[in-house]
Amino acid sequence: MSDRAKQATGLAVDFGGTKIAAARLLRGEVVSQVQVGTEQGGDTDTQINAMCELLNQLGVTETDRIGVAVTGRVTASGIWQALNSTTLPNIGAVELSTILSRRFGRQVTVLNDATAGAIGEQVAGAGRGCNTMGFITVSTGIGGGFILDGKPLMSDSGLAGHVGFTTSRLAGGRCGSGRLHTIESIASGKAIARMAAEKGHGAHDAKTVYEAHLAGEKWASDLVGLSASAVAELCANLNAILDPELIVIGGSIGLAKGYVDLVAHYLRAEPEIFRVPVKPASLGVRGTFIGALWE
Ligand code: BMX
Repeated sequence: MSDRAKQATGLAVDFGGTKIAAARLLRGEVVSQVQVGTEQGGDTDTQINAMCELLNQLGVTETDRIGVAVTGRVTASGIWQALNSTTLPNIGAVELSTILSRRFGRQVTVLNDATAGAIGEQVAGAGRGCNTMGFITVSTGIGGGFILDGKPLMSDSGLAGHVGFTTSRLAGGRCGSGRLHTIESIASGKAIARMAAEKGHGAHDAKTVYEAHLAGEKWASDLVGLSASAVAELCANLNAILDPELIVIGGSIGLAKGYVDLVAHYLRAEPEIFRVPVKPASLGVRGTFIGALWE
């Protein structure tokens, strides 16, 4: 494991649209981990209390470093906002870094979950050795994080990296971000579940749609294929913009059996110059934890 990853010691939280996980890390390895489902409609107090409850379950010492990765944008001053308001409808502008730092009596690092995942995969995962790489999480939403010339891409407003809100030639309708025809509205776990319901398979969530796909059910394979095709289009777009060495794909859907192979399959339909190597993330949530404790 790289020296940078070995610095990842402390308590980390991965607050995603479907679940919240927290772990104690020691030199980049998970020593203990707890998790709970995300109450998507919860207000600021509910969400912050959920994070703190998990951290307290792990036990917070006087000297523990704490890093928190969240779905949503995080400004340079640590203000948290859900960009897709259908995922977290009550997270408008939360001074998350200030609140958590006060709560724990120390500076708590807060950053976007996909940015944290990109950092983790670059220092200790599938992106090791890469100077310029992309990370796409296909999960509740579609998240993006980038390492450019060895440094994570972060902007003052926290918007940089939000590839889920770029558009896809395959998409239609309006996204929870307010934009039309976004990749998140056609390729994410929430989109897959929504489209399954629209096809009369309302009892499914993204996980069971994927299982139906693996079991050979055509309606499910059509939805998974649409998602992978849209993500392949995104990878080709990113190649034209950043020309990364690699794009690492993570997330509950991204890491599902055969998904990255499907993305690679659809990428082969692009002209050679726009194809980019894609690999599954190798660390899963540990990569996000390492990124949350990155310094
Ligand atoms: C959305 C956006 C991103 C996030 C991505 C994946 C919200 C609430 N989140 O595009 O910040 O990185 O989803 O999030 O607007 P996850 O919930 O799937 O981990």
